[in-house]
Amino acid sequence: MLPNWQLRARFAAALSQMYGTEVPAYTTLVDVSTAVNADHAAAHPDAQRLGSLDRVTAERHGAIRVGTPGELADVADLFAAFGMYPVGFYDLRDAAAPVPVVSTAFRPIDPDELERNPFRVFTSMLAIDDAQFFDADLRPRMRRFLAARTLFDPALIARARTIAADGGCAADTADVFVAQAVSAFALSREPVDRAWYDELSAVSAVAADIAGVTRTHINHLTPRVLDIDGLYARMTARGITMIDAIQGPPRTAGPAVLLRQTSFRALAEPRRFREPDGLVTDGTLRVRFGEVEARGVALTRAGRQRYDAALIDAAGGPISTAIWDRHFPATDAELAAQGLAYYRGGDPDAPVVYEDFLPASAAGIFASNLDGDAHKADAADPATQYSQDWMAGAIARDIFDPYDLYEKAAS
Ligand code: OOG
Ligand code: NI
Repeated sequence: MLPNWQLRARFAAALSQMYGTEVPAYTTLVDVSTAVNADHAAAHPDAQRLGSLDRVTAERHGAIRVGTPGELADVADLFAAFGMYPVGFYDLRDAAAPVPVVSTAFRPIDPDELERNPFRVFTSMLAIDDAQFFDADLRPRMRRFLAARTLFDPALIARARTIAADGGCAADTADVFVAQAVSAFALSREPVDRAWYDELSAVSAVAADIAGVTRTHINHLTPRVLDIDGLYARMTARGITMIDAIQGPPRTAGPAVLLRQTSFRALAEPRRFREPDGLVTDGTLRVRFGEVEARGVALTRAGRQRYDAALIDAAGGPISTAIWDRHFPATDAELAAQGLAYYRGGDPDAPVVYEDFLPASAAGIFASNLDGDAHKADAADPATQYSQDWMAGAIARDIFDPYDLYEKAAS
């Protein structure tokens, strides 16, 4: 019997293998990340306080996007077989650069499970019913298009439910299950309906990516590094143009906090199109990107309020070190003493690592890899039904509160 976590490790590794063949720049990013981590750990004896070199080197997060509550429910069932559960609710419609999606992250929730393999997937659902983004003519047509597609073979989801209930599966059936799960996220070779895709693109690039095609795909797969500034410099030296800024907290002399991320646009990928006259042609789409991240200590609610205040001070730009220093003390001891960050047993040498995402950074990552997204109009009915409770109902599961999980990890 293989337990869920071993299936999760195999799933993450197999996705990584597939994504490397689909997006060659990802392989470069993984190689550079591995080198940065080894060099950083060798030069900094305390580097592994935020995670063992083994964990960090294997660590990835993925991102996927789906169109309907039913598709999201299937994702939840599939990921439960890998011991990954929904944590947090992110409403990216409210971001400075609004994106018409609501999201959660599927991840392991117990510290032991995170240590075994921390694979997580940021999962977004298109907010079709939100009249701020989509008009009354387009909404029903998007719904019809999505109702006609099947992202996940019902037999795969049934198998996933059994594996989740059993806590794992027999070793000789694991490979087939993992391979089928991975192939559900491969870039589709089915022709894209040119007119439909273009119509949606004119409204929102994210809507076209989600509802303009008949399949979903892994949108990016992100390695973790111990020194993101070093990574940025080495990638730039290799001729890869990164986005202008690292999203999240600035580089400081003090403790690493929350999450810092940066990304680069992937190249256009070959795709087939069905033209309005019915002919199938070869073309390209440029929808995926590369991303890398560094993780620090998890903030308490009080610490997070300080972070959100720093973001407001930064007025949509990067948070400067000067702004940061106005809001945060410079040592783990002070963060612990002021109740701003989580430490196991209150010991400032034992940070609890941030395992989640940041809505402003996520929206920034979405936006910086597009040529511009949806314009948000005033609408009489902004479809406020997309809340955490709504999402929990849609997938018939509790959505875990990240603070509860950090509280437990710290105790
Ligand atoms: C998800 C973007 C968010 C992150 O790391 O913040 C994200 C997407 O592009 O689908 O992955
Ligand atoms: Ni990401």
